[in-house]
Amino acid sequence: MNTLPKCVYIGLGSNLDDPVAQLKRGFVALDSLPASCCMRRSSLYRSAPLGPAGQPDYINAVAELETALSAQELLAQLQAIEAHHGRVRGGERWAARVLDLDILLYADVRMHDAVLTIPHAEMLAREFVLYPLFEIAPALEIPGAGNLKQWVERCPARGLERIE
Ligand code: ROI
Repeated sequence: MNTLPKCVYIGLGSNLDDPVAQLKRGFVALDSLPASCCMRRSSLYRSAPLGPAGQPDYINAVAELETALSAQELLAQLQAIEAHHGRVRGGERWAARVLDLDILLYADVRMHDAVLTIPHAEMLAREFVLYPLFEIAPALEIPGAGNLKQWVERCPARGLERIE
């Protein structure tokens, strides 16, 4: 546990079992994380699946939290929420999923080890992360990668649709 709360961004995604309801439940679960407070939520977005063809579209969003949890404690909490929502890990890579919760950014931390890469390794190439993040944090600086706005401007929307 850290003493001072940190600002973190979490990406939410689902394409199974009523994805809109899954994301809403995901937001509720984030609201009740220990030592944390959910500050902002993006709208929900419908996105074309990245990965194997033949999957349903995804619903994606981003949440901003203030948390006193360490990045490792936060990861453990997010994995517990995913498991509680029926996510089974260890299946086919990039397969359809009930609820995915990714740490995108953790304050100004840059780290890479066997379990965690922060900033999230692929976030700068994913419209379904960049656009919702930009909605709630338009002036954000990405540690080691400059301002978010330039990444959004370079990233095609690929049919991303804001739904609510
Ligand atoms: N594709 C979209 N559109 N949204 C996601 O959240 C998402 N998550 C994933 C993979 C399988 C890479 N594809 C995705 O993990």
